[in-house]
Amino acid sequence: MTERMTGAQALVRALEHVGVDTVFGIPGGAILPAYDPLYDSVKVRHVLVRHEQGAGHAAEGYAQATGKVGVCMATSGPGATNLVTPIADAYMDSVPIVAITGQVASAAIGTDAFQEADISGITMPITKHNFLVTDAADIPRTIMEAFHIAATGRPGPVLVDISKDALQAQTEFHWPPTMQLPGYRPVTRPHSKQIREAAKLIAESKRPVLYVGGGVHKAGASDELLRLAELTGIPVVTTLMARGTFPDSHPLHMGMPGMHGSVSAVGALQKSDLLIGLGVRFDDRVTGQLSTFAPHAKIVHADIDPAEISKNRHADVPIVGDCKEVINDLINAVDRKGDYAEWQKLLSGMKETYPLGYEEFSDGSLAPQYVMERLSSIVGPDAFYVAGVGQHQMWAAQFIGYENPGTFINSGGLGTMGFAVPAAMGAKMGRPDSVVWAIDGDGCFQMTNQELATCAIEGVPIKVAVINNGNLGMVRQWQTLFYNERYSNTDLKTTQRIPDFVKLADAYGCVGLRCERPEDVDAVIKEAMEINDRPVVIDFVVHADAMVWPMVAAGTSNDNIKIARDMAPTWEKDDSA
Ligand SMILES: Cc1ncc(C[n+]2csc(CCOP(=O)(O)OP(=O)(O)O)c2C)c(N)n1
Ligand SMILES: [Mg+2]
Repeated sequence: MTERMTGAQALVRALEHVGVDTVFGIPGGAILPAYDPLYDSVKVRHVLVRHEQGAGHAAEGYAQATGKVGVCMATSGPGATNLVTPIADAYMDSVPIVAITGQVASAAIGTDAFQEADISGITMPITKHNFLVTDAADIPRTIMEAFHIAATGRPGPVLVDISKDALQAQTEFHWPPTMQLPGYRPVTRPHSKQIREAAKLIAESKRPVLYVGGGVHKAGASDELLRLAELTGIPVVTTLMARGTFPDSHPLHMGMPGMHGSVSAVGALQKSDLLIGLGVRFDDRVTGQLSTFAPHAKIVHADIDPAEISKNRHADVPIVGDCKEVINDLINAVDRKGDYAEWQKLLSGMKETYPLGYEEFSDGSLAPQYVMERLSSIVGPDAFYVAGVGQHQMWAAQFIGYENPGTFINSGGLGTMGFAVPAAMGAKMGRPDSVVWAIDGDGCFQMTNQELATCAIEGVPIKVAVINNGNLGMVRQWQTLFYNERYSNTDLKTTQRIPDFVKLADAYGCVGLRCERPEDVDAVIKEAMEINDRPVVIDFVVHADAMVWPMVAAGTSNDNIKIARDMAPTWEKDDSA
C-alpha cells in the first residue's frame, strides 16, 4: 500500500517505522520542512537542545545506555558542522547513531549557497557510511539502510544529508522499502578452524590474559565472558571502554590496562605469554610503545571488524566475528580449567602490593579520588556514570566500582571534552528509571553545560558532579611532569568562582550545591540522590595538585609504569620467571 506525502512526511514516517522514539536537534532553514511533520508525530519526541554538539553527544549517550540507535538532527551548514565532533566521537567509540541533516536545495549544491557545507564530504572519514539524498523517493529506503548500517556489524555513525527540495517534493510512501546494500554483510560467525587454533594456544599457554574491550559489551557478551573466565581461570583486564563488562569485584579481574591502568593490569599484559584480545583495538593508550608491548605474548585477536586485526600488533590467530559467538565457541572448544595457579598468584600479588591509591592533603582540602570512592559506595553499581575527559575521567574509571556492563559511558577514542553533560542527558532519556551521574571537569563542564537548560525544561533529572580543580587538570599534570611545572594556559581561575557553578546551576533551573571538605561529601551526595524533580549540580572544589597514578608516559614502554612521581613498581621481585 502506498500513500502520497512529502519527503519530509516520509522521513518522519520512516523514523517512526524504524522505532525511533527520541530525536535530539535544532531546526533551521534547510531542515525546516522536516520539523513540520515532526510537530505532529506522537511516536517521535524531538528534544530541542542548545547546541548541535549536545544533540550528537545526547544521541551517543542514549545509544550507549539503551543499545538502540541514537538520533540527532540539524540544519545545513553550521548546524551540520556542529555535529562533526560528536560524529567523530561516535566513530572512534563505535557508537551507533544516525545524524540527519538538511542540505540546501539540490540545484544550489556546489554554488556556495547560504548555509551550504559539504557535510557528507566533511564527514566521509568519520562516518561508517553517509548519504546525500536529493530525491524524495529515496528517503524511506535511505533511512532504513542508515539504521541498519549504524546498528549492525561494528556499530558506528551514519549521516543522512537531505536536500531541502527532496524534503518538500511529493512522493509515494510505502513500507518496508527494499534495502540496496550489496556487499554489506558483516561476518558474525567465527571460523571454526580459527577457534580451534585459539583453543590450542590457550591450552599451551602458562600466562594467558583476556584483554577485553568495548566490543564485548556491544556484542552483549558479558555473561559469556564471565563463563569463559570462570571456566578457564584466565585473568581479565577491561579497557576504558569495557569498564563494567567484567565485574570489578571478581577475583580474576586485574583492572584497567593502559596509560593510567593498574599495575596488575599493565603487568598482566607485559608478562603474559598469550593475549586473547576480544573486541579491542590495541590502542596506543593501552599498548604504550608498541615495540615493547607484551613482548612475550602470542596474540589471539577477535573482532567483528577485520580492519582492526593486526592493525597495530600482528595477530597469530585472527578471528573475525561477533564477540558473543566467538566467546561461546571458545567456551566449547576450551572446555576445561587451565593450570594457571602460578600466574594467578603472581598477578594477585601485584594487585595486593600495588592497589590504586592516592595522596591525601594535610590542609584538609578535598581529594578528587575520595569523591569518586564515596560516589561509588553511596550511589552504587546500578547507576550510569558518564564522564568528561581529563583527570576526573581517569579517576572515575579507576575509583568507581563497576559491576554491570555499559554503566560507564565516556569518550574514549576521541577524548572529547564536553561529552559528559549532553551524553548523560541522552542516557537518562533512554533509561529514565536509572540514576545517571555525569562526572565532569570544570573545563569540560564549561564547554557544554548549556544542555542543563534542556535537562531542566525537558524534565531530565541528571546529577552532575563537577570535579573543580580550577584547572585543565590533565594538561596541567603533563606540564608538571614534562614541562618543568610551567603552567602555560591551564589555570581556569574557576576557584575565583568565575563562573560560580552553584549560581550557574540555579540560573539553569537546576539545584546547585557545593562541597569543599571531605567531611561533607557523604551528605551532599545523599542530598543530590534525594532530588529527582530537577537536575542537580554539585561543585566539588578539590585540590589542584592531585594527580592521576599510575602512569605510563606517552610513547614509552608499559614496563616503565610509575605508581607515583619517580616511583616504579619492582617487577623483578614479583616475577620469578
Ligand atoms: C575538545 C577538547 N579540547 C582539548 C582537549 C585537551 N584536553 C584533554 S584533558 C583537558 C583538560 C580537561 O580539563 P577539565 O575538564 O577541568 O578536567 P580535569 O583534567 O581538570 O579533571 C584538555 C584541555 C580535549 N581533550 N578536548
Ligand atoms: Mg579541571
